[in-house]
Amino acid sequence: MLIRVPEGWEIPEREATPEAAFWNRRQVLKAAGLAAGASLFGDSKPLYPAPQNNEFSVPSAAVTPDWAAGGYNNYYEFDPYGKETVKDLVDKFVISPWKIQVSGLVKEPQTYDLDDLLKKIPLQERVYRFRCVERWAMVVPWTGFPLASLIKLLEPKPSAKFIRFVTVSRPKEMPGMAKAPYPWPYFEGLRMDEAMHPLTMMVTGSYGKPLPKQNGAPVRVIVPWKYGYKSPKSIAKIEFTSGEPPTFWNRLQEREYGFYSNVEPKKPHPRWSQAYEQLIPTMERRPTLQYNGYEKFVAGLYNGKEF
Ligand SMILES: Nc1nc2c(c(=O)[nH]1)N[C@H]1C(S)=C(S)[C@@H](COP(=O)(O)O)O[C@H]1N2
Ligand SMILES: [Mo]
Repeated sequence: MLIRVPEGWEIPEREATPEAAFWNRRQVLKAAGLAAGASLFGDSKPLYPAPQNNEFSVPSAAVTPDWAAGGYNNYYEFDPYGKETVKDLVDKFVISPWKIQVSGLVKEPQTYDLDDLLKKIPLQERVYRFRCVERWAMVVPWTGFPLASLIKLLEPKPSAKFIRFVTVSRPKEMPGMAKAPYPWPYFEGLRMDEAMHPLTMMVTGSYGKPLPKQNGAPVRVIVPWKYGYKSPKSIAKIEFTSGEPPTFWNRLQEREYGFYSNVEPKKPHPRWSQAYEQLIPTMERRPTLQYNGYEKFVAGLYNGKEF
């Protein structure tokens, strides 16, 4: 092979590559008049698995097996009395197409299509600890996007101090709704700074795949430093409010379930200790951590009195 030392005026090899091959995917799509993420062939790029973001990783146990996270669920709309039963009761639940109605203190109240939103906001995967107030816990690779990205797109007014979430209400598809006299549909809320915190996610997938229905498909909230009931499933409505919105479990048992519900090992539930937790599926015990291990990220949001 003949090796020739290039003359100073010769362009580097990289820049001599034919343009189309040198351009990255985004530039090619842009030149073709398509949005990044779309395909030249009209179908869309697969959403899963999404790139992993390790920015918020904290020490935790091994990732919970997917069959355990998808087989032990609190989802009262399907079964108010069982957890292992939920996965077998979701078949009739229709999750596509999916609309989210946005109202309240926002620039333009309107209804969004979830697929359209997913074209505008890229997905990422994050491994989070998850802690139910009942003491069971797990570690799950969720796929989704920061709730803050969605809020910026929705443009709430400065007077919006809280965000309220309402779960879909489909008694014909959700057999648990008729089985317990609860104030359906499920409703939750966050203070705006909690909602805007980069840890707070809108989740559409887990374990590198679309979210199983029993875990809240097609879209749920995940707030990893709070007890699990602060992470509502199958979100149909988002409302921006000036005052603290009422929440489902607070409405049912005010004394046991506060608005903030930050994980706090030193504050026992009125009926049980919160000092330890149990990892599904083995139910192995480990100590509960303040803010579920996310103290360094979120302690600054609070004055220490919120629980
Ligand atoms: N709509 C709705 N969201 C919900 C619930 C529910 O019953 N309905 N249960 C909550 C509770 S108590 C917990 S612990 C988590 C459980 O989430 P997982 O089944 O994905 O583990 O969902 C929360 N979100
Ligand atoms: Mo829970």
